Amino acid sequence: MKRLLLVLLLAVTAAVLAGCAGKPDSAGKENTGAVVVGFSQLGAESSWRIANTASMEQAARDYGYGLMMENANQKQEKQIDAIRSFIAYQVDVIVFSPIVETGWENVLKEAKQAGIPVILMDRMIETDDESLYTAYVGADFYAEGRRAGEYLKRKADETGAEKLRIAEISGTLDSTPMRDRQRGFMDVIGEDSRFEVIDSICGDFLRSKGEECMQTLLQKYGKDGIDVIYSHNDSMTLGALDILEKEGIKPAQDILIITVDGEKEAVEALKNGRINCVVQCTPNLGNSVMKLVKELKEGKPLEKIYHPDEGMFTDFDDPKDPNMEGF
Ligand code: GYE
Repeated sequence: MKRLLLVLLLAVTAAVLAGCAGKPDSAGKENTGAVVVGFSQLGAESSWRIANTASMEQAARDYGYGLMMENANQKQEKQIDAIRSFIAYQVDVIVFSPIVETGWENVLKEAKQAGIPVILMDRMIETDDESLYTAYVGADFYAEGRRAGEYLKRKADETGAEKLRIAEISGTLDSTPMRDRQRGFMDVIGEDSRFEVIDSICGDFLRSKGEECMQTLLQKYGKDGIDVIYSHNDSMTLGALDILEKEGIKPAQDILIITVDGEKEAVEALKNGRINCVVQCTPNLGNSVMKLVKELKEGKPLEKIYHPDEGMFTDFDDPKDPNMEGF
């Protein structure tokens, strides 16, 4: 009799446990035992961002994970709300791409208290408490900025230019790529008297704002007052090219154009002689993120920082090189 009771008890416990393990996936279906990742994407401002979102979705499918994704349309409050909803839902891991570096400590403390690991994807946060995130997967933006500076130095060496006036079109203020692409660039060219940064205006990583910035710069300095445009992403650069060409100015010839990302349209523009330098930044981070999620679930120790390998394409390279490809 006792034995029968024990068997019955075990069977009931197993049934209850199996029921608890089920979590709905992003389509709301019951997905017994599957890992659920809550992903707060910051927006859809550029081709880079759209490719990055697609990479996360594809990788989640490949790994068989449920992906609950919220797009914040460039609003930090919406990202905070999304993270809170992932905590309430008790997802297995939170992944997010912070629009700016500051203002995350409270919500990340809540995630920590709930025991949910957080992976930062693409952008960093500013904090003294590194325990607020488990790992960071994203580019080394400082190295990207340095590459842009090194290209410009080489160009000046080869052309013998004595004075180059640079206008910077920056990404979203206080975002990691904006801060570090600027810092890396300045660390390379800042001490060299051939270079002068005459202005830095914010184009928020948007093509439409890249156009506006270019208009403003031309009004302020005229076509002969600017020698170099250093733009923090391709979307803004492509907007600026449209304006330059409308004004009869030849980009890459009349004004040197340095850009970051490496989307197809920008790499084509480099091949067609409309851009001088494309510093690469890959949006394909999904696989690396999901690999970390898997390792986390297996209880393996994680590397804190993961940077993908990146380089640059310039007008010194052979445009027929098959490696010269955009995303
Ligand atoms: O360069 C830009 C996007 O954070 C690396 O954000 C990313 C940047 C990227 O909007 O195109």
